[in-house]
Amino acid sequence: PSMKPQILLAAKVPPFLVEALAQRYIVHDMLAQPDPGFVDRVAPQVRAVVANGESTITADFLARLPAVELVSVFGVGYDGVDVQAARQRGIQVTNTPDVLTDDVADMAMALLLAVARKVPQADRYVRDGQWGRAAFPFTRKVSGARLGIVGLGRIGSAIAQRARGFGMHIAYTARSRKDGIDYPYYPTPRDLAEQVDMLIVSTVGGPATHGLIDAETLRALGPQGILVNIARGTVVDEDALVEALATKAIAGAGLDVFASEPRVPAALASMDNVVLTPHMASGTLETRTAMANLVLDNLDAHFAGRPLPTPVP
Ligand code: 8YV
Repeated sequence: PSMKPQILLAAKVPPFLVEALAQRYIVHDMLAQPDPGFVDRVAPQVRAVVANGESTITADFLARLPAVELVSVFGVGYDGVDVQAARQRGIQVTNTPDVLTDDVADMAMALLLAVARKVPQADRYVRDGQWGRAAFPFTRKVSGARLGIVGLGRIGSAIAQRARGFGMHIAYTARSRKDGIDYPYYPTPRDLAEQVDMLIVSTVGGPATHGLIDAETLRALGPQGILVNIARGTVVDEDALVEALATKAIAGAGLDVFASEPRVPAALASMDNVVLTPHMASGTLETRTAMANLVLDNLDAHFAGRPLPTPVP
């Protein structure tokens, strides 16, 4: 019998990670198995699960895996993992922080600029041969505008750093005021939204932030306001957002994440004042490679009995 530990692949991850995993482990690819009995059949041997930021790893699911010791998440967000249930079963959880911070912050700025400066619309205008026939509409200035950041963690701070380069006036909201940070703090997203032109959501997902950006917050952002979300779709009340965009209660939105991916509300796809991307903020080759390496490093450390490089707190 092989001495390779057995792992359950519970999410779609890049082919280079699948290949690297297969060299070290016996990989049971759950998504490649239509048979609903598959998981329970391999469960007695499964010692680790590889998931991603979008995976749902419930207490019930973990209960079906009696031999599991580690859940390694390919992503920084682990809101889909029941960490408390894992802890109760002595299962460790790891994620991939830091390596994706720059890319996600870059993408937040890209979406903000794309919406405010109408980059996709301008591209379509040129391709459609409109140039020289009809004037392209004026766009909105980003440099010097007032930016609100919802969640000033690793990614929110990296967004602030970039926004400073654009001469933006930065303010933030978070569960509590951060020590040693000079940006104005507002206790709620709604208070923050009242003070800014543009709002970027960069907070954790899960029950604590579910629907945090609600109809009132969007109304407070106002008819010139732009919303960008690179966090989790669940943080924004999606129905309220569709309504706010449709009624011009806000000016536009740039969205990389949605409430139930890969489903995107048809209403959003039909609007011209939104820019939609397929949850790709961490999706550079460089960063996905670094994330894959961190997943492997955590698994390798675990099976070698070494301390885990990036356990979740
Ligand atoms: C996804 C993410 O994990 O890091 C996160 O929390 O949401 C992303 O990086 C990535 O799309 C992998 O599925």
